[in-house]
Amino acid sequence: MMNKKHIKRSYDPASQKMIKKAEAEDIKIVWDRYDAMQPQCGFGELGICCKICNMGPCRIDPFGEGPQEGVCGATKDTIAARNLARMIAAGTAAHSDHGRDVANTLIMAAKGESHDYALKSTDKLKKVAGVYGIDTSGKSVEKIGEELGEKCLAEFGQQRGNLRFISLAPKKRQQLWEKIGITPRSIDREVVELMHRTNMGVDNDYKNIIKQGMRTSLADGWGGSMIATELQDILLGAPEPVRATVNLGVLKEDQVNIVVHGHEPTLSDVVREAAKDLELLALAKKYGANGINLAGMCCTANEILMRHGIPSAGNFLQQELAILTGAVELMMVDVQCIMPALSNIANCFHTKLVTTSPKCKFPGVEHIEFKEEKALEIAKNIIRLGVENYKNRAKKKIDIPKEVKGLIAGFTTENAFRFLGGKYRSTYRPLNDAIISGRLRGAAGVVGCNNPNIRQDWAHVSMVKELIKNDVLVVQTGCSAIACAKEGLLTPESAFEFAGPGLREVCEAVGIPPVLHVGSCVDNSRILIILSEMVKEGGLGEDLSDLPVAGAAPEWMSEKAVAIGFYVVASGVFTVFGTPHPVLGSENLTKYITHELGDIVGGKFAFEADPIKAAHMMIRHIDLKRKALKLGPMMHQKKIH
Ligand code: BF8
Repeated sequence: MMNKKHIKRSYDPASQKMIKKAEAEDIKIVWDRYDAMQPQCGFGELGICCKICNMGPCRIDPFGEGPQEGVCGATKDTIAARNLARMIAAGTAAHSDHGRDVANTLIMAAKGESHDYALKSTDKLKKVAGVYGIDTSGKSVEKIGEELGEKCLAEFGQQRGNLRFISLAPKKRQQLWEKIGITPRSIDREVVELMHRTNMGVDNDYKNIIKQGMRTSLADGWGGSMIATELQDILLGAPEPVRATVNLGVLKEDQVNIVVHGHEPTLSDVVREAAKDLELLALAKKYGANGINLAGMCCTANEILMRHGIPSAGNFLQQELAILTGAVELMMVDVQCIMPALSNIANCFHTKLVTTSPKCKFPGVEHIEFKEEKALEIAKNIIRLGVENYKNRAKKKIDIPKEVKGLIAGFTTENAFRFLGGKYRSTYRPLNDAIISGRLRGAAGVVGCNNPNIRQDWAHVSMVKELIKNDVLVVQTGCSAIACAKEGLLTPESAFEFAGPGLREVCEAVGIPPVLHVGSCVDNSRILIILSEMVKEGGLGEDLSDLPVAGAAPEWMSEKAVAIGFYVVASGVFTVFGTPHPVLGSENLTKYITHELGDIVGGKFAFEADPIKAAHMMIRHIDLKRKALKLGPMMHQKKIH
């Protein structure tokens, strides 16, 4: 019987081909390691293993027969809540440390200490300076940029006051956060306090732990991530809708292929410049290549995709597969979502792996440290390594899948305004009106990673198709956006094939895809602002929790996804995760985050692995919100398909 493993592992035909190749060549990849790990630790999965102190590790017997408390007396509720909270802290730390680096680069560029960057979006600069209360009159762009960078940087460690970006949330939401005591005060402080509280012998009350978890997550969404997004727009330019291509087929057989992988666009943006260097192009020609082809991977791909239309070679589970094509001369990585396995895979081919961040090194892998002061020079040096490696290609090992799809990326809070409002009316009115009139049912954010515990891309694609079929406008970020782009859903044409009649009318009238790509994972902060603008526009309630919207992360794997989920829920939005958080060992905690939080913050979690069922949970929630707002029936469909 034919081996169908590759089909079970991925929905994407390009990935299937490379999975098959790995099997044929006996190269172990992420799915093999996942299988080898079965059965996975049940205590870990349920969240009831504690290794916070050296009296442990302790684990609670989930069947109620063995120990029901740790050596210190911690219950399953305390243990599971502490573990979950630490995931939020780590996710927030990752996004926010990214934001901190961007703030530093902005300051350096403004002070002229980093000549390879300029402040590209003065509109965004003035807008954000306004939020931070900076008096811009008579000041140069650089002066404003420096002041803004310093103010943002100060928010990481500030000891008094609250984060400025929360002022963009609806008043009612701000008041609710204040009332329940989860207004984020500073970024680092919330992470530190959460680590302190979950240390041995501090906070025992699972509800109180989750409360600080929510506050920390808000410091991510309305703090660190929002700083990363907004300052990147200022520094690297605000995205505009741009056509591009996606999937492993973007790699070119006759060119030097350089893949940039990770998250921080300060490097990838400059690498894009370096790849155009005439001297390097001449060198490539000398080695017989027809050019230098730059492609992205994971969220740094999304950053250069939406700003410059640089193709994306794929999402999280394709990082090893790109190397398996045998056509990647060099993969440079910065931080986050980079599998330690890459160095072994690269050793099976001629691919050179280069690390660039002092925060992310691999044993035995070449490290070329990226420094903003010499950004372009360093980027050129890295690309030169790739070009020189072209001659080491083993022609017979090259196998690039043909799959490539077109997409439109680069929607933002600001340009969505323009698109929806038309040329002369910059407003969200038409979006709100489309929802009020029942042309659109509502909107959904479908975001997050891939995970070998679910068929790659399948959950993203199935969920999004089901949502748009039922007239729900979808916004996406991260690896989820890439999954749907590979299916062709991020094009205006897809509305004709997949969207319900109301959504199709809106897409036709405005010329947008039914699925809008709004960027990388830190850009989920754009979704928070879009929702706040919808509330401000009027007619859809007074708070984010009144809106007929929902969120989902159907194939999540990272701690960052947990932080995102919590700030979305704490902002008032119902959110479905594919596989559960590691909380099921505590019935109380599970009930708290999947039910009781709804009465406290207006948002709550659900866990549902079936993407169609999950889509219908979201649709039901959207319909309930429509009912509460006393909106009429859907214009074209009375019943859900
Ligand atoms: O940064 S790259 S795997 S964590 S979704 Fe998920 Fe993908 Fe990582 Fe979010 Ni973006």
